[in-house]
Amino acid sequence: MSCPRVLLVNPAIHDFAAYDFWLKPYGLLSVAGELRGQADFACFDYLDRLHPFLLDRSELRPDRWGRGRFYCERIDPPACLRSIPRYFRRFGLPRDFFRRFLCERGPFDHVWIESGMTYWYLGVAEVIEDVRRTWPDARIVLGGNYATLCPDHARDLGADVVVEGTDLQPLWDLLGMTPDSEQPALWESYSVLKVGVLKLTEGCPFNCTYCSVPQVYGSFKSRSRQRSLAELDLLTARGVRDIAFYDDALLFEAQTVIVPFIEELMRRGAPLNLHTPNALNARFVTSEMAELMVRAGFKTFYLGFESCSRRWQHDTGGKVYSEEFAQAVRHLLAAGAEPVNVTAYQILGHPHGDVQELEDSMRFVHHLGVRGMLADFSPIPGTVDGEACRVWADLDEPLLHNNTAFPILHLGFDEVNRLKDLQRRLNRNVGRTAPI
Ligand code: B12
Repeated sequence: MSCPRVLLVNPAIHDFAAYDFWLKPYGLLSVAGELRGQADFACFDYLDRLHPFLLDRSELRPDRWGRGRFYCERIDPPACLRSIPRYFRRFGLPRDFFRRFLCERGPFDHVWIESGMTYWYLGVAEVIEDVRRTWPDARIVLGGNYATLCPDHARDLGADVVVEGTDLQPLWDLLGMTPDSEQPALWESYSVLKVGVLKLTEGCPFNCTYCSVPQVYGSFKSRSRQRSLAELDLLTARGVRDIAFYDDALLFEAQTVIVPFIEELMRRGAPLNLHTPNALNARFVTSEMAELMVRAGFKTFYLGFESCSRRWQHDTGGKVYSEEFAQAVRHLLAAGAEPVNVTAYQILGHPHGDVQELEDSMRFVHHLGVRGMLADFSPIPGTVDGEACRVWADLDEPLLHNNTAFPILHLGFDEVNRLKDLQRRLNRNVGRTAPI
């Protein structure tokens, strides 16, 4: 049997805002990695900021840790988002590039499409339409977050197979192949790569009422350390300097998961900048952990604080309390983390959040001498807090899960702007004054 030709596609993003916060189609690359050597892969990543077309654009240059703006064009918003007074854009390479790529590099037997946020499905629809028009016989497989959280909606977009959740058996059945789950993600899909992703664990031991992770992954599990180390080696061999962890509970069961991994990483001695954009649980940032992380090369620390209200903390699952958060910040700063690189996420627009409490949280974080970042709430259907939002938005339309739109629908445009301004002002002097 000849090797099937498989095209991997990471779609463009249609949204009010998008920023390359170490965004990689990690699910798609991981699945492809499991068939390394068994299929002939090609990849088109609409969000690849190192594409030759973008190289001369100074506004897209990365910051010191590899983050940066995406190329974008203004477009009309879809009807259901027209009331949101912000510009709507298409982030990613122009669509013509993909159409040309399809013609020049095809035909393909299979096209696998990544899906990110549920409210990004318009980019997926665009890809399906272009593939169908150019190579109608290609089998289209859709997987990822949107396919997992909104499978019925996703099935209507016209893919042949929608892979829901983490069970990939329908895909292996379609291909008649046996995967090798010890293989790292297919990072060689990129000719130039500066930023990579690792994930040491799956799932989360907490049950936060706003999060879908417990339903999707079941109980917390560690992934194979050998696989993660092979992935680390692959990334460093390809010249990657910045690596973001996509784990939901990176520090849980630390002695058997992250500590041995970090020890191996340090033994290799590669000069890496490590990042935690998906947030750490401050409860597990002990002084030893903070020191180890700083020594190993962790540069940016995002902590999920969400709110300083004890009532809110308790009612949403009790993942972290204010005194634990404050302690974690002190440990990180004492270990040598830079205050501007320690950031607390706080939820804006949560259905049971109180604006005064949010302001108190922002000031609480500020007084600890680190940055705050408002994490605009996205209501996820099937979660307790998402379901409570049906009074403000029709969640059967995934575009209304949009995290820019929802806080505005819930709190109003002026209130959202006021809170964002306050956050900006508070962040302005972080790192210049001594923490209290
Ligand atoms: C990493 C991450 C981020 C990264 C960016 C990731 C990215 N590339 O877009 C950052 C930190 C920037 C981020 C930001 C946000 N995120 Co986020 N994030 C995640 C996280 C942890 C992983 C997403 C991911 O890359 N999954 C892919 C890989 C890593 O997952 P996997 O399990 O290995 O994949 C399996 C299957 O899905 C399948 N698969 C995956 N892809 C494919 C493709 C194909 C073809 C096939 C066949 C199979 C397949 O194969 C794997 C088999 O095991 C998820 C939670 C989670 N654990 O999924 C939340 C999650 C997606 N985020 C969420 C939220 C709420 C947000 C924010 C809104 C938070 C906030 N308020 O600021 C922002 C929004 C950013 C924006 N611009 O709009 C929600 C979803 C919201 C939604 N409506 O879709 C999630 C589900 C977490 C939650 N709270 O429930 N996020």
